[in-house]
Amino acid sequence: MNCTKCKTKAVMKLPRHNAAFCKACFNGFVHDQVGKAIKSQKMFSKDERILVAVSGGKDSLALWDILLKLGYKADALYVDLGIGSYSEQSHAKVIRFAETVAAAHGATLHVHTVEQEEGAGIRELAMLVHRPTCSTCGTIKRYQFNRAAIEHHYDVMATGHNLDDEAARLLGNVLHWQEEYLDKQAPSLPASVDGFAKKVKPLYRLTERELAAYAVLNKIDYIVEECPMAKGARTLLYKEVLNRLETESPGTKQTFYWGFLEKQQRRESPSPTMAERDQSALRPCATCGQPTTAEVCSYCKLMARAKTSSLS
Ligand code: Q46
Ligand code: ZN
Repeated sequence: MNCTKCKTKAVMKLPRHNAAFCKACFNGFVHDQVGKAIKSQKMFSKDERILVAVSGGKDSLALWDILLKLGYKADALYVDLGIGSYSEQSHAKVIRFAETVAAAHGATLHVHTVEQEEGAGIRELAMLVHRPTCSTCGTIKRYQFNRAAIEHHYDVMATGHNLDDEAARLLGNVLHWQEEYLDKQAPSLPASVDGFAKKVKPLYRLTERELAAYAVLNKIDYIVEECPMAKGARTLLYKEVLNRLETESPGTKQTFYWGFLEKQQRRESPSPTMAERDQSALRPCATCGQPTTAEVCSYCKLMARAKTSSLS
């Protein structure tokens, strides 16, 4: 099998593009896809400061790597969730990348440790507030990333969500007809004047498999295991189903998600998105000053409940 572009020996087959690539041409393909995503969704420019949310996994570290190699000003934030050896290992991977590749590009890593800031890890906090761990985790991560982006004056926050993540999320939203979530499923969500950072997903044109190959070919040392809390998550089932469809008919995931994006963009007079509706009712949280639609933001409410519950 030879590279579709330069005819040397190929290392990676891409059925959905009916192509195969050698290492150099594959890296070029990955960089091109990210470049296209940034341009078509007006994500950011070379002058803007980007904060990448890194977890130690392949997607977020590959994203940081790609942005730096494409010449963007990209720093990163790692939130240590305090999930035993999973957090210890993922933290170590992030530090390693930060001290080698990122440092060579003059980029900075910020670290927030949930246990240090709130006195307990994510699992204990979830137990204290009687909520599922992943929903507690979501509230905390969203809050930490937004606060860091605003406090350190970043123009935009980037996450490593890939085509598989977005297609699985779309499938879940469609299966349950969650229209408000469908509105919010764009690869680029604008900032609000009231303090929500702009959020973008530059990897939405690349699959999980392609990103794993990129990480391996470029010797990015990442944590292979999934977060132990992800076990049994619905998204994993949706991903499995989509992978089966993709094997039978390559290109299904991209047709599904990109098709959705095209339809979304073509809507002549779009109704206000949930993000826009949210923004219209935003005000500063009475406790921490971060934007919220209520008197007190969901993060502060969660922490207050955790404190009351640990005292009782
Ligand atoms: S990190 Fe957090 Fe995920 Fe782990 S606890 Fe759940 S939400 S599974 S992306
Ligand atoms: Zn608050």
